[in-house]
Amino acid sequence: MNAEKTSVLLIYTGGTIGMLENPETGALENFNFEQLQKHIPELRQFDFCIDSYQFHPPMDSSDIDPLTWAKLVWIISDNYEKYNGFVILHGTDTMAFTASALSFMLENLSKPVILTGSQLPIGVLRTDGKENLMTSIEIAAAQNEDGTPLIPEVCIFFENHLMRGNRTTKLSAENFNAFRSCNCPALATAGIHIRYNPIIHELKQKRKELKPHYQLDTNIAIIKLFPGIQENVIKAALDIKGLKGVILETYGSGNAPQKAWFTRLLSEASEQGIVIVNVSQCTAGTVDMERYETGYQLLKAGVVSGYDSTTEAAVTKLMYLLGKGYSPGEVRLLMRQPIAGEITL
Ligand code: ASN
Repeated sequence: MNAEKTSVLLIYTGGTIGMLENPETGALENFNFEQLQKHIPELRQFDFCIDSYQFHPPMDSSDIDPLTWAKLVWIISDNYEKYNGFVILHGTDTMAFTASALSFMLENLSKPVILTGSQLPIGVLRTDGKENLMTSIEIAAAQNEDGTPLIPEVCIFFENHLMRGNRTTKLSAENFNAFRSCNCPALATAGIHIRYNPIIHELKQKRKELKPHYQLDTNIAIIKLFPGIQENVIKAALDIKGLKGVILETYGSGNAPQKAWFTRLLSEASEQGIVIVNVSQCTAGTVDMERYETGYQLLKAGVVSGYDSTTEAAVTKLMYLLGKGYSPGEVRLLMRQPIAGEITL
């Protein structure tokens, strides 16, 4: 790595990582990002340049929305040529959604965009934030021998794993290893050394120019099945005015009740142009609607397979495709193809 020429942009959106305990009240409060160096003096030991961009005010990630994603896309594309990589400090609660959305919105990305955060604030003695931040910066600056970035995609680094962003889900509100990528192996594991998985060499170095996308269509809903779900509930959800897409969270390998009213309502919605995507409630494995009769009837009702997609990836991909103004037929076709490594066929 040519340290003199290497630089990383650190984008601080908010979240627990940027909080300090108020000594008087004991409450967690956001601290000024300029104080970061004070709390992590080790940052000065990197031999390359680290610049920062701070959100004012910092956001709890529960407040993150498509407008924030568009802002992140704008910051990255505006600074794309200046930096070798980007680290986004983000609250953990919706980090998997943001990572998924950015993977679709930053088309042809060839530089690392690493999201990280922490379960304990940076100002707390046992914080996991310091480790997460330092390793993320190192990964964002990592290069191949020819000077190209090692990780040309949107990832989440947490605890000791680097994961493809659109494959992640937050699984624990308690543990330091809060995220999982059940259907895609870790791209790197950090211990004494950062060990990169050889599969990263298969990651395409896209030579095309970065194409930022800003428009998402949020006229979608998630319907999570449970035993006993009533006809009027499904009907009310599918009757929502302006609804264009649904993520149907089914059981196991994409199975749902075989009740006639259920299949009829789904068929009618599909015929009206509502795109219905089948995603499993299981965190590992894939939807296979041809495996059981209970899945096959969904296929006949026009439901599209989400394969091994996370709900986070399916939701943001649907928003992205609808935002591009594609017809329902085109959206159905593209939902079944990987466009940013989000599904395995
Ligand atoms: N509520 C916080 C957030 O997502 C949780 C965290 O960062 N650990 O912003």
